[in-house]
Amino acid sequence: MTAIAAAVVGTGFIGVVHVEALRRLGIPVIGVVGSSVERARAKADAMGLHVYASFEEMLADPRVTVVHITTPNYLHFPQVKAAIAAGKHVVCEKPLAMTSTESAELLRLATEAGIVHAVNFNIRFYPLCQHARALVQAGETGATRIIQGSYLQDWLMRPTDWNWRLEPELGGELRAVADIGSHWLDLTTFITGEQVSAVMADLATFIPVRRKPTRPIDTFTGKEVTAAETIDQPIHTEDYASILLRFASGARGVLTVSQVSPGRKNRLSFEIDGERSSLAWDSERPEELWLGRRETASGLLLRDPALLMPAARGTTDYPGGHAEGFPDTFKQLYKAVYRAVAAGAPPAAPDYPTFADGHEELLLGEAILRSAREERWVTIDR
Ligand code: SOE
Repeated sequence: MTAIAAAVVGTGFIGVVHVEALRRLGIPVIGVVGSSVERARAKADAMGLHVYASFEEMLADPRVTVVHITTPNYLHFPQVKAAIAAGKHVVCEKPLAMTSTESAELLRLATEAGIVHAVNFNIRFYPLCQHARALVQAGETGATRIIQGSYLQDWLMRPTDWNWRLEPELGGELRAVADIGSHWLDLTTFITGEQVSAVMADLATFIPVRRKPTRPIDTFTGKEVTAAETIDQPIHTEDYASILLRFASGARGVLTVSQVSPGRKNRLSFEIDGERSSLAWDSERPEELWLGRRETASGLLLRDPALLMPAARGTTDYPGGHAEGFPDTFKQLYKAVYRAVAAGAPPAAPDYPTFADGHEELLLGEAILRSAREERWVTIDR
């Protein structure tokens, strides 16, 4: 039997997070591929990793059993397809592809090949999000009525802020919604078990022209360019979205997405109102879950394994008061994915997000874009 080992394509901000999480689990990372050998080398040297000359060379390495894809969005489809054809298990960053036609094909190919396939919706793996889901499933909140919240960031709020996600050819026609709104939609439907049936969206681009650097820069940290190193670039993807949601059960929702909200660094928040009680959580205070009630005092739960529902305890490793955060969600996600890898095939009911979940987000994203363009409600066509 071949031993389990991973390789990562993409050496940006999130590629490094994948490597660190794998190492915490003791999963060997054989090497990485970057946009160029030189750019990959700096990151790889800091992590003591081998740099492959190309993605093809990485796929040809028989020691690599799992491929993590953390490249710009337009590369996901061809790279996932090639990895499946090479017989690898695949963990892909979101969005899974650029269109729902592509994501449907990847889901079909992965299913036919019998490989383990996952999409990196890591936010599901905050222990209190798992606890919230377990509470809903246990009937604690009662039938869900309203799901509301937002995902707000400020790293693209200035005309000088730049990232490849701003270019539709590299990131897709939908930007903020695909990048961060997809996390919110995945998370809230995961917690409640609700399915979105229709959307009504309003999108806005507040910065119609940005200054694009003439050389590659890093996500979040790439602020080191001078004005002389930039050109003016018209922007057509959204900085902001407000989306009304209808769910198949009759529940209603509203989501705000923004990458231009000063002071909000990376804040996903939700409030779920059930017929009996409510739940509220915020990713900038991930150790606290608010439980809202009418007849008795509402409460704030501080994460503590002993106080979590049994179904959530497996996704937390530290005692209460010893904060777990963003990197821990990757570790917990890969624990679940690599249990399936060790078994050699996906389980009947995966406890991690799969290509089916990635495809669902592409379907929702396309409906959101169509709704905004046509200024009307759009039903999700599954
Ligand atoms: C950039 O907006 C980004 O890195 C997203 O791509 C991630 O999914 C999110 O976790 C943080 O922000």
